[in-house]
Amino acid sequence: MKIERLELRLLKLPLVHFFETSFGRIHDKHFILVRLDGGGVSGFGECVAEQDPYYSSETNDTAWHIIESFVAPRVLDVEFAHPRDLFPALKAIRGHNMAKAAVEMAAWDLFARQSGAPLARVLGGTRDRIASGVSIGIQDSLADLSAKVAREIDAGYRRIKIKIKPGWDLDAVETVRARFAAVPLMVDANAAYTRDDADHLAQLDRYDLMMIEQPLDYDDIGDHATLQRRLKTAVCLDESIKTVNIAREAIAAGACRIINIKPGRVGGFAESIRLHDLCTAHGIPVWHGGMLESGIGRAANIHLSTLPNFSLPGDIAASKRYFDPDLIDPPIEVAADGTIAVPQGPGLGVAIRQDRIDRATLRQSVLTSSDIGSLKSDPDLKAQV
Ligand code: OSB
Ligand code: MG
Repeated sequence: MKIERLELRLLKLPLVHFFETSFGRIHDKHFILVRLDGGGVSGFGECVAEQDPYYSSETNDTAWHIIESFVAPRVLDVEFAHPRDLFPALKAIRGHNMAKAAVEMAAWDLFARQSGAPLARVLGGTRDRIASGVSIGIQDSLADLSAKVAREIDAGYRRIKIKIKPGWDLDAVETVRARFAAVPLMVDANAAYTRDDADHLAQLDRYDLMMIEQPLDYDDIGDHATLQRRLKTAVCLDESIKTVNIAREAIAAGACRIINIKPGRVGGFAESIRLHDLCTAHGIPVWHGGMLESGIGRAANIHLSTLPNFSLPGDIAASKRYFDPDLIDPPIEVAADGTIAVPQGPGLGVAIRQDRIDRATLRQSVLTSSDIGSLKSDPDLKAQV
């Protein structure tokens, strides 16, 4: 497989509803879409970096810079036997997993389309439907929260996740549990608490939660281990799991009993598969996280979720909760039983609406091997490749 052309676009799509986490509220989704061309076929990858460095240290601007100046010269016009070889080829670049992943995942799509196979099959997936859960942001009132949860349960979703932060936690969980005694329920704090909050967080133990996601800081394995020993409720790590090695250390330390996999956070599909397999070997169940992706990134997440250890419902919901219209047509839909069908066409298997991409584009850049020829002959870069 050879990548002949790399296109970057910065897109802006309005969200159907604002989304609020412990680090703030957003009304629009700004993200980079990568398109790779090779052998007369295109592959797409959605970058999960955001405008602000609040979920992670990356932003759209850092990802753009890293892809243009450092990733593109290492992948354009290079013969790769398999897309799993891309991530190792980017080893000289420290961090910037979201930038790397956007290109790496597009390469998997390109490879799968060239092979005429659904991405799920190329990734080693084993199911044709995945279980869907929803992530419900912080609301203006408990009544709004209760109404939203009711609507999602009616729509069939298999588990409800609510975002929490100091001041929006015990009452929010109490409100949902009082009305829905049996619903599979979990919370996500997005790193909003500290080790001093352990006694407070332990009060969540009485609500029979499936897990509490990322209660403490984004690089804090040690304190998560201490907290997990104090809680009956399982801790799930999201932000903290930036590499497979960190996951190994977190598991060994007892810092979590569950792991959320987002390919953007760990550098793409190949690293996600390694993380998935590590968790399988240690008896740690995984589920697929979400980053408010458009239908393109959402489809990628669905394909990865077909691997066997994705045994808990993920944050992969219907397009219409996020964008109307989505960048794909038909959009991703959730059946009444709370499952999503895995697209069966080649690659991502969804029909991308180029007209909608064009309308959402704020900025664009195209790189070919001739454009980066000068970069490749740069002695500084040569020394690193
Ligand atoms: O922590 O899982 C998270 C969205 C943006 C950034 C971080 C997170 C989220 C979500 C939304 O929870 C999941 C989704 O519905 O895509
Ligand atoms: Mg999370």
